Amino acid sequence: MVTHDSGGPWDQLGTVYESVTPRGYLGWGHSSQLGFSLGLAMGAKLAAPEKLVVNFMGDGSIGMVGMDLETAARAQIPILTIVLNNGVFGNYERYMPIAAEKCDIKKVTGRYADLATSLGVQGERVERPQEIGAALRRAGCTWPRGTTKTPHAGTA
Ligand SMILES: Cc1ncc(C[n+]2csc(CCOP(=O)(O)OP(=O)(O)O)c2C)c(N)n1
Ligand SMILES: [Mg+2]
Repeated sequence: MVTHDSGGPWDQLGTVYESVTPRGYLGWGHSSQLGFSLGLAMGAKLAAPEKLVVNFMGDGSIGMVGMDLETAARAQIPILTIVLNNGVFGNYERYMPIAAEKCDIKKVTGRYADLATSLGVQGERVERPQEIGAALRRAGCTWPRGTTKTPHAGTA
């Protein structure tokens, strides 16, 4: 079961993700609070423990709720969280031009795989697109060989 967060991940997955099984995609309507997908994924996993539950988040999103990874560890809720770490609040400076110019609010930094490890869950940092497939397999994803599309450069 796949879900995504607000921000860029929503724009990117919501337009291209193709659900191939009934209830394989968990959307959350016209709502946009950053960080929501983490708790949503945990709830989905509790409701459907037999499924692999995956949530895609931006680095801005995990900045909002990342400490809740500790909840997943403590309550033993095994989900797969994928952080699309582009180092920014994507496309957001236009809403706060003065803060962007004076305080550089667009940028976000952090090593979220290390954060995950420190909170008791397994974390892995992927830096090159060609490493994504193997990392997903290590995280428990399976798919028939030859059915994946080439990932775009720029996501990690
Ligand atoms: C709690 C909350 N605060 C602020 C916003 C406004 N907002 C919408 S998208 C966004 C930037 C998202 O950045 P990121 O999660 O890194 O995703 P990206 O667009 O970079 O892929 C912000 C700040 C929001 N939707 N929710
Ligand atoms: Mg970002």
